[in-house]
Amino acid sequence: MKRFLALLATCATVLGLTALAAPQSAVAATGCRVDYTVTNTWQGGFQAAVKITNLGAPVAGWKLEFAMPDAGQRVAQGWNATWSQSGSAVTATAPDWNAALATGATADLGFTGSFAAANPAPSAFTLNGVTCTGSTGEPPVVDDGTPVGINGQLHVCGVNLCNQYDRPVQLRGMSTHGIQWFSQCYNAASMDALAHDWKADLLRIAMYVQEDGYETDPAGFTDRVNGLVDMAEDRGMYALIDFHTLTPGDPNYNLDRAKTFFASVAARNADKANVIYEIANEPNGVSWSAIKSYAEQVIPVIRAADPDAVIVVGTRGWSSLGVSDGSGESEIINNPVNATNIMYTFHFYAASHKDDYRAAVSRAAAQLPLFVTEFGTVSATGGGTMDRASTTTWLDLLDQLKISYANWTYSDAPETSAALRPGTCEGTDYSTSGVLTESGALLKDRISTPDHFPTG
Ligand code: IDC
Repeated sequence: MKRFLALLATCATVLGLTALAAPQSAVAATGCRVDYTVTNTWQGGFQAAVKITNLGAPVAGWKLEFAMPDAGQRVAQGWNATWSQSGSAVTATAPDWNAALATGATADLGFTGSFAAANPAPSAFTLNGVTCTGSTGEPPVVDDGTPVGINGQLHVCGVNLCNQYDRPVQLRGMSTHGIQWFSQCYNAASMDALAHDWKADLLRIAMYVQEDGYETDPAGFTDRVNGLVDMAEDRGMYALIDFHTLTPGDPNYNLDRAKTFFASVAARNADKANVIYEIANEPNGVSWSAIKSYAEQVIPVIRAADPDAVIVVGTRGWSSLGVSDGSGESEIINNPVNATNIMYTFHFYAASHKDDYRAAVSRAAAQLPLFVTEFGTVSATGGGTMDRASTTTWLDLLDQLKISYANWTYSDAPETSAALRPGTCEGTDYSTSGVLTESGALLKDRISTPDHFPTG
């Protein structure tokens, strides 16, 4: 997430008082601090938390003023202060019941607002008329031409994934294989190839929970995931943290593990713009209401640490929107997860899942934000013959609908779904065409075409 931290927005003087003859050594104890955090965004709107800390002498009353970046950014409704706005100038006046601030005391206020284009942090915070001169936040993500550099912090807008310009984007990338088995495939050379040759936007990090995965070494797997998040970030790619539940199919079996894991990775990665959370790979043999209940317990854990990240929720029937269980998208539409800034998972294997699944996706995409966090060009076993025609039809559909995707797998597993030939990860060459399988060649062709991310 991109968090705007008004770090030690130190007032030139004590709140509301002119500079006293304080000796230099006491300066650190004077002034104020403002923490400004965007806690949620949606299409054209956002919610912000503003925390004032009085680092100076006690005051009997306070008034916070700041400037919106432009007059198109409006406070709609505020709390814990009396809010007003004139042009771009915003004023929040202390309520009677919280007017006094002792030294070290804080006031927590906030507001919902609307914005026209981008949504940068306000500036020029003053308290009781005194300009606070500190920085108002984390520097914006630098546009270095990479997917993360261009798009910055993502959010869900309507049924789309949107970038920092509030424009829909499609991310195209690859999934790791199980990192408990294929960690040798994820190194500087392979990540360079993925970012620079494949021009992938996205790395999905498949952390199995069972099958010798997370449950055997929570701290170790958490570290490995974080290491891969950093490798993706260093190359300007998004990182999709996949809590790869599969067997057992009821994600509630892993609820406590999920809470522990996501509390940790969300806190550690909260200030990164490149992280997306996928809370359950493929629920199966379980009802939608049980999945929804799981989601509504895990999402708040992530939000508490990383309020503005996109979260993707698995769906019934191996993330088939229920279709593989004889159900469909309407059970979600009629009973959606009670949370904002979320998307729903759809998975397919092109040789197994065809027109009826495509029809469901076409219908669902009009009403639900979808993310294809995993798909294969082969059968649902991960093996068998690649189905080029079905894969092409699928990818054309996803392109048309701007649905993001990650392909299973960027690995040299001895199975036809793998993009790299067996043995590739024992060497250092990930770039020449000789290392690619038939599936890998097709995916590299598709993923490496220009993204044309919208910036205005
Ligand atoms: C498969 C791997 C295979 C591994 C197996 C173990 O390809 O090497 O032995 O998992 O569980 C999924 C799952 C994904 C599967 C994949 C192919 O998310 O874990 O990987 N698949 O079967 N859903 C549909 C297909």
